[in-house]
Formats: sequence, structure tokens, C-alpha cells
Amino acid sequence: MDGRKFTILGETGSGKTCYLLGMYYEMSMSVAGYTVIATDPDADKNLTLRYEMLKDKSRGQNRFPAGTDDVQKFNFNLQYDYETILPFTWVDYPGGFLDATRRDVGSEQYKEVEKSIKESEMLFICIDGANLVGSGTRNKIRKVKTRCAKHINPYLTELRNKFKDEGKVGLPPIGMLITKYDMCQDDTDPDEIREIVEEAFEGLFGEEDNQNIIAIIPVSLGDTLQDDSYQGDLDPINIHLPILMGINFALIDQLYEGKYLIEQQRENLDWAREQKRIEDDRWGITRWFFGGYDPDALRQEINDTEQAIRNNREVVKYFKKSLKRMNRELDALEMIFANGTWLNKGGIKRLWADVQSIADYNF
Ligand SMILES: Nc1nc2c(ncn2[C@@H]2O[C@H](COP(=O)(O)OP(=O)(O)OP(=O)(O)O)[C@@H](O)[C@H]2O)c(=O)[nH]1
Ligand SMILES: [Mg+2]
Repeated sequence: MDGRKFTILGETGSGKTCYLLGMYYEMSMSVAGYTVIATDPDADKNLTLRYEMLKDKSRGQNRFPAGTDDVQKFNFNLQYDYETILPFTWVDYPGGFLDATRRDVGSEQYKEVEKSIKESEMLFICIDGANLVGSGTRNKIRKVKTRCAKHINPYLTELRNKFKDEGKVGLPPIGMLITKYDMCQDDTDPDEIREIVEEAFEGLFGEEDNQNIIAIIPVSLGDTLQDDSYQGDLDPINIHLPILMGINFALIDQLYEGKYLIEQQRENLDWAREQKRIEDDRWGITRWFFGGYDPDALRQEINDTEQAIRNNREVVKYFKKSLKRMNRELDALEMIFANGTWLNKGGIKRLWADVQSIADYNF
């Protein structure tokens, strides 16, 4: 089975690594039946230790991870009801490397991000909630633009056009994470957040025939985290939502792949059965004379293909079951832009029903 991929981008210090640590901690304890486990025990230890450090209030500012210098990749297994259903990779890029003044378009890293985004089920972009502190929407827009969108926006617009030229749909679904939401939640609301993000990332929203799906998700490691010089409690808010949304798209892709595989196997089965019928009707002597298929080999082929279809249907059943459970969680997502507009509650429900309709296929 193919591995799936998630990529996270955002300016230096916007909270990418903290999000990964919080996500891993939450998901390793299982949320709504989904559990995430690092495939490498050393990686599990590393992530858990760094999270334990985050929890240690007495360290104050020193509880946080050091800035990321290099690309870090983590391999995980997603389980549903403690059955492994999907391997995936999380790629954590150091912030700032898309910075127009520093980026090196010819570099390996630059090319790698492009590949990574292309292969991703979902792209996450961190917008530092510190930019939304205080009053004055225009001021906040300016901050988000100059500190974050300025570098990412042109890059993504360029990438989307490139993908389109290559015949791909465009960018993967995007999750805009308003990180450190604890810092700004009293100073803003969903209407303002939508306005800020839409204006700062104009290129992603503006164009005609807009196919992008963009969700804005406020996340935080804790409401009171910053109290007494960062000696507050770790009490994550919404940390599970971005990854669950990503898993939703990964499961849908798996179902499409399953459908394709099963359809091919059914075709193969029809062909083998037909050949077997023809061979059964012939005399052995004519086969010896004119050539043909060995009925025993055909019988084996039929049995093997039937078994493969049964196996695939069994796997698909898991994806379907877990996808159903997902909807209750996705209900918590309030800010979604799709089909060129911001969706209301009914629209969001219809969006999920639409993208998940593959689950109704008769596997
Ligand atoms: N108040 C608050 N601060 C946070 C939260 N998450 C992260 N921070 C702060 O943001 C800082 C940077 O977080 P990182 O996760 O290291 O940022 P990054 O995006 O990985 O940065 P680079 O690796 O340099 O690209 C941390 O050291 C914390 O001080 C949060 O939920 N709330
Ligand atoms: Mg980092």
C-alpha cells in the first residue's frame, strides 16, 4: 500500500514543530478511534520526549523545541480501531526558506518541497496567531501579508499554475492553521479571520474556476500557556482537526485506488472465466494442436483473483467504516472555502458528502 504525505509550511517560529509534537501526542492516545504511531521507535521516543518537555511548566520558555534547521521527515502509521490502515509521512520544513531573499530556486531543497507538496494529501500552512493580536483588521492583514503570505503566496500560485500545466488538478486541499490561537482569540472572530486570510493569500482565493479547498483551523497548545512567562498549562485546542481532515482526504484517495484495483481485478476475472469456458468446451487434442490456455492455470488464476478481490473488499470495508466515523469530527470545522466561496454549515455538510461519495460505490 502506498504511503501518504502531509507537508507543513510557515514562517520561522510560527509553530510548525510544536504543532507536530502536539498532534503526535494527541493522536498517539487515539482520537475518535484513530491512532497515530511513529513507525520508528527512536522517532517515537524523540517526539514523546520533546512533548514531555513542552509539558514541563517549570522550564518556562525553555520548554519549547529549538528551531528546525533541516527538513525533518517522520513516518507514521495510522490505525483505526487499533488496526493499521495507512502509513504516512509528515514533512516539517524549517521556516523562512521560501523567503524571496534567501531562497535558491535551483537548490535540492527547493525542488524537494515542490515534489512534497505535489505528493501531499493536504498542505498545511501555519499563520502565527501573534499577527492577529490587538485591534485593527488592516493592521493584522498587513502583518500576515508581510510576515507570512509574502513568501508563500507567490510560491503557491506559481506551483498551482505549474501543476495545472502538467495536467494535475492544482494544489492539494490546504489547511491554514492559525497557530497560538490562545494569543489572539479574544481579539478576533471567524469573520475577521476569513477576511484576513482571504486578503493576505489573495492568489489562492481570487481566480475564476477556483478548485481549491481551503480550511482555516485555529489551533493552540493551551489557553493559559503563556501565563507566568510560559509556565501555563498545556491543554491543546483543535490540534486533532487538521490531521483528521488530512486523513479524511487520504482515506478517500485509498477508496479511489481500491475501486480502480477491484475494477481491474474483476475485468481479469471475467476474462479468465471466459477463457476457461472456451477451453472446457474444447477437446484436449485441439489445444495440443492449435495451442491455447491450460485450464488448470486458468482455474488457479480465477481462484487467486477471487481471493485478491475478497482481500481488497475487506480492506476497503475498513476505510469505509473509518471514513463514516470521521464526519462527526469534521463537523467542528467552521471556516471552509470551496467552489469559489466560503461555505455555510449546510454547504460544509454537502462538501463532505460530495467528496466522500466514493464510499457509496459498490465495492
Ligand atoms: N502562546 C503559544 N505559543 C506557542 C504555541 N505553539 C508554539 N508557540 C511558541 O512559538 C515558538 C515557535 O514554535 P516552533 O514550533 O518551534 O516554530 P517553527 O514553525 O517550527 O519554527 P522553525 O522551526 O524555526 O521554522 C515556540 O517556541 C513557542 O514559544 C501555542 O500554541 N501558543
Ligand atoms: Mg520547527
